[in-house]
Amino acid sequence: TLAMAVALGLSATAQAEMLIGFSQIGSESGWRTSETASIKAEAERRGIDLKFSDAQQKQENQIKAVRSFIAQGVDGILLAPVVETGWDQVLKEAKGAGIPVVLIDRGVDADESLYLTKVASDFVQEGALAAAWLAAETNGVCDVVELQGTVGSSAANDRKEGFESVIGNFPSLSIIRSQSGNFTRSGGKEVMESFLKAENGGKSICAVYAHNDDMALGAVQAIKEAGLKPGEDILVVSIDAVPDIFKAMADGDTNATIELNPHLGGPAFDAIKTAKSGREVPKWIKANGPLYLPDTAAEEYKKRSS
Ligand code: GZL
Repeated sequence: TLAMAVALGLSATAQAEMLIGFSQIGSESGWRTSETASIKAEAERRGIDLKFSDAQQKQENQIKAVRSFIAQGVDGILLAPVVETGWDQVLKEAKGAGIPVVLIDRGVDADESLYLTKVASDFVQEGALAAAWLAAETNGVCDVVELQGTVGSSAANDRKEGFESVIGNFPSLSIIRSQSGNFTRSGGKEVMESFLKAENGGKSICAVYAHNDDMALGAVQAIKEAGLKPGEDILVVSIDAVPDIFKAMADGDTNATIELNPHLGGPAFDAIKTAKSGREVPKWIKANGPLYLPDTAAEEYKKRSS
């Protein structure tokens, strides 16, 4: 009956620990989908009622989602900002409604008073680590092609900045071509194909630095189709540490990956609860992962794909 349905509905809401809106970028990469799954599982575990929105990598869809969460009067909002700019207005609206916003995974170019905290790795550090590994591997002599992430994203901007800050110390280690593959396998493959054509079949390319593993895996395909050996003729270094990159490493196709923690839900939900109890929350909650090499790839793959 209607009365029972209402009672059930009320009891369900009453049971929810919190009502949280989550505006996710999309499902462009293996890492992104594992991050989404992890955050949803964490909400479930905590009894949080999570309203999920997939923006298909469009900022206007994210802004619409945040506005609908505000209209629903949620207790908090998780926002994974696809690009760095264009958030001031909607963040001001959330602040005006007294709803804390936690940035997840990527950052924004806005006053930090407009959000509660950012739960994200330090991408500059990731780029620097990738470059340090490559400099050591090649004794600082290498012509690199770069597969950038989504144009305008903090992940792409900062990974590029970090990588360049280190190779600036090596006069013979330079980026000869750089273009966005939008964090996707197909994007990485297409751009790598164009690099190989432009660089007489790839003979003059020493390494590819991909801002994520999915683009690196696309590049591996392109290198093989050009008749070269990825991991040997052209070194491959990337970021995310998704299961498939460990398989590629174990097969000798790639050389190094840097882990990006996808389990960002816990710290985000804790931050909202902390703020609601009137306690301080740091503006940036970060935990960078280590670099992995082929020697442990097979066992890492087994661990992560079981
Ligand atoms: C970085 C994250 C990036 C991943 C990609 O934290 O935003 O977006 O490296 C994903 O796999 O597409």
